Amino acid sequence: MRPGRRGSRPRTRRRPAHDDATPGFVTAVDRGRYRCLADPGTGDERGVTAMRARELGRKGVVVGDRVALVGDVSGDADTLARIVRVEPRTSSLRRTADDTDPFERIVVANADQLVIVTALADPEPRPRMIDRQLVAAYDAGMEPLLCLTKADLADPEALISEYAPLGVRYVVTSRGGDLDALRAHLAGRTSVLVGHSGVGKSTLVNALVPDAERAVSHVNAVTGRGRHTSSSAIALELPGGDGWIIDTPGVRSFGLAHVEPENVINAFDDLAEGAAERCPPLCDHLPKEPGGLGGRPPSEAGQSCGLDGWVAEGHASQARLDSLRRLLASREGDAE
Ligand SMILES: Nc1nc2c(ncn2[C@@H]2O[C@H](COP(=O)(O)OP(=O)(O)O)[C@@H](O)[C@H]2O)c(=O)[nH]1
Ligand SMILES: [Mg+2]
Ligand SMILES: [Zn+2]
Repeated sequence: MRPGRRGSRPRTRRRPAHDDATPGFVTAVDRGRYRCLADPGTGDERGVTAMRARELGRKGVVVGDRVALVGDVSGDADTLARIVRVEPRTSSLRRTADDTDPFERIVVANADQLVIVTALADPEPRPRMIDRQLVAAYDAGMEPLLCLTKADLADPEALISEYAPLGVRYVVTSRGGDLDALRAHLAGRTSVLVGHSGVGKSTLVNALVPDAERAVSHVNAVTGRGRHTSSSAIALELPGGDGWIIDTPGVRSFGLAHVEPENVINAFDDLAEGAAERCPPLCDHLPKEPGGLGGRPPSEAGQSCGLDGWVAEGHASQARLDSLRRLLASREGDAE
């Protein structure tokens, strides 16, 4: 079991050190300085800049982390608190390794929704990219939401029907249109926005969080580290405290190197049930016919995936199985 997986919260009888520490929520990370919201949800919340306490050791602190703060937690100018503890995570999302960073690293913790922003045109949608983002969401324990932008330029129906078999939730936005449907999906949740350049992410963020630009420049000012690092993430509170959106500028895609197929298939109850009943251990769930999708021969033990039979008996649709296999296969190869 990996740390951070839902339900893996370690039981401990030991009372944590710093019992009287102040709870904080990490909203931005910039070269060793952590921007936190202290006492979130109490009515007394304030922005506090913190550094890591030595006792944290090598433990990473990322945007979305729930932490314990000690020292000067007033949030007054030129004060610095210390992060002494990182609470167990309910989800963790990794970015892919790329030329700026050779390691797949966790960039966001505790988010519960991944908003996959895709333009319907200009730039053209890239279904393979969408598939990979879906896999990242399922693996991270997050619910995906497709946000199809620029509906004033192209009809969303083809793309919507492509994802219909998976039951992925979606919203459609357009220039001059309202964002009510999107707001309804974001309410009360912590959502990560992802999408490549030009799809309209900044346009959405600025419409959803009217002072987003000010918030970002404020982070730069208080951490005193110049421009916010473009590869990082930043959490912005929705108006009225109705949830958080986490923007991920510079993150092109999320890492799939450690994805477990079980985490993906478990997002689909009907297929997960079939896999549990019919598949050999460690089945990759790809089709048995060489030349089929994935082109895999039967597994070495000679047993093949039981999901074809499961579908043939009418327990799940062929379109849904095909879509699941497309997702599983999207893990192979390059990010783009
Ligand atoms: N036609 C149209 N253009 C849009 C829409 N949303 C954003 N844009 C434009 O698309 C371009 C890229 O938007 P931006 O928000 O900067 O995308 P980002 O790179 O994902 O942050 C800008 O010129 C926006 O004005 C939309 O719904 N319809
Ligand atoms: Mg942008
Ligand atoms: Zn199988």
